Amino acid sequence: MAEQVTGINKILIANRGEIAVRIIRAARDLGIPTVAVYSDVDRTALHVRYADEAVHIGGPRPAESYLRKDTLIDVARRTGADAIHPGYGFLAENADFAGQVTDAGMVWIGPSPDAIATMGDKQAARTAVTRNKVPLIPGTAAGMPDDELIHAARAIGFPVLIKAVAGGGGKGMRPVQREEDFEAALNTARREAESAFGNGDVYVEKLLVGARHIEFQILADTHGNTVHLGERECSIQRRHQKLVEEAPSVFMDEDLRARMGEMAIAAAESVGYVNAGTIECLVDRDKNFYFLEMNTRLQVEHPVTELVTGVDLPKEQIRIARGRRMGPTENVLEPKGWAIECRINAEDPYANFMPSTGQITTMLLPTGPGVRVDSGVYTGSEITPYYDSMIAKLITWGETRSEAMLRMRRALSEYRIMGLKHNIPFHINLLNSISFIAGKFDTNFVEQRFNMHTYEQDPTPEELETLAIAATLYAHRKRLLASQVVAPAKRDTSNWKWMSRFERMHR
Ligand code: MV4
Repeated sequence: MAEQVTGINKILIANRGEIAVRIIRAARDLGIPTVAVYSDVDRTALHVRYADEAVHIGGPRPAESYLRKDTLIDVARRTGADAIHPGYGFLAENADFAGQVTDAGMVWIGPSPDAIATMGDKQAARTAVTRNKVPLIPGTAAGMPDDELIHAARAIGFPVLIKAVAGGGGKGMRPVQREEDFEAALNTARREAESAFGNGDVYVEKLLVGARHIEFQILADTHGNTVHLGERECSIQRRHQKLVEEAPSVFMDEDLRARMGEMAIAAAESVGYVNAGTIECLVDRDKNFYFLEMNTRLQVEHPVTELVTGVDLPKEQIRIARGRRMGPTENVLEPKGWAIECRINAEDPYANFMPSTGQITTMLLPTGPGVRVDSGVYTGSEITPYYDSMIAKLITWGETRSEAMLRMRRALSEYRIMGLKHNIPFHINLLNSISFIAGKFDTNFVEQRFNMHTYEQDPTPEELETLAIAATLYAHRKRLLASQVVAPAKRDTSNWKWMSRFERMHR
């Protein structure tokens, strides 16, 4: 039976920067013309140059332009666009806007307003996913009085984490290591929550020590098919801003991937999810995983999933919005190779990552095997303080993690941005750190262990022990070889001269 496909004849991209460029490319690969919108300061921006049409929508502040719902819908109407893609940020997770678009008879390239609203409300999201037996971090409900919270904390077991109900994104969290410290910490947490959010309500969870932030990519069509496209490792963050993402995760194994993938699909199905979405999880040292939240949009870091699965995510979003049925596909698409993404931010890593503005006087992009750059800027672009500091994403792919890391190091060394400060030196240092190379990091790594000014951060006692064992074994092997009468088959180390420690470590 011919597929009921909703016409999408022209797409308005309600966004700017690299993600607007990315969506324009996907639309073009489908032969669909595009409409860009731009603010005063984005008149010469790359997405304006690449779109088939471009319409000025207002002043530089987002509230004067990219957040103006009525203007966006009016421009879509006037240009004959019959679909809107929101990208990420701005109105991408605004249920009202999604509803206004569909009420205006246009196609919203994303999930339903209800799914956006439910997953955007922390408590409603937890209630919904629990119906499908998705695991939450062990903890209490909100609104409990102090004496009950103290009792519950004892039952959960220390260390615990006190979280402000009105908090989020890492704000309003207070770890408590011992029972004797709990009452004082509870009073402080309530007081801080009251002054920061105007709401002193808190709840208590088990503190997941050494937790990793691992997320699963979901794709769901309008015919009841939901698949996951594997995981992304997102633990390299600073102040809850992701800096480096990978697919797959070094911490994953096949069984864990299957179980977490199943959980991710169940979470999406709990709200009848359609289109692309991401299930964010925390995974503790013992590989216990817990639902954190669902992002009802395309994510910044989607390219690492694209490179290991071969799926073009914004293209699939458009096809699903057109009503296409997804082919019968394995839930777990075995990831092929390894991908790493470094977010290129106009920030000064030597000045506490302070945002940097100015004109890009010279820009040289890395290329070559396994290198991709998703950039929203070019030589001459003016970087202003009005928008997020991320100006591009550098992504590399390799057959192994080592190769992906080697290529990332090479690409970072080729990348030139003159005229403003950027965080490429941070990424170069990170790619040279023993902990990162060894895949031994968690969500606290950047803020608690990595130091921009020392080329290496201090190895943990475990790492020092690992290195000592390796050195001992290596010395023993050398003595053994030296004592042997017959020299062993000579290992071909002719090409070792170009190999760096990555490759040697991973041979
Ligand atoms: C946690 C946690 C450890 N244990 N909850 C931070 C932001 C919010 N999304 C949840 N967060 C965390 N909740 C328990 N019970 C550690 C974090 C956390 C974190 C989580 C994800 C990504 C980065 C993070 C950085 C610091 C702490």
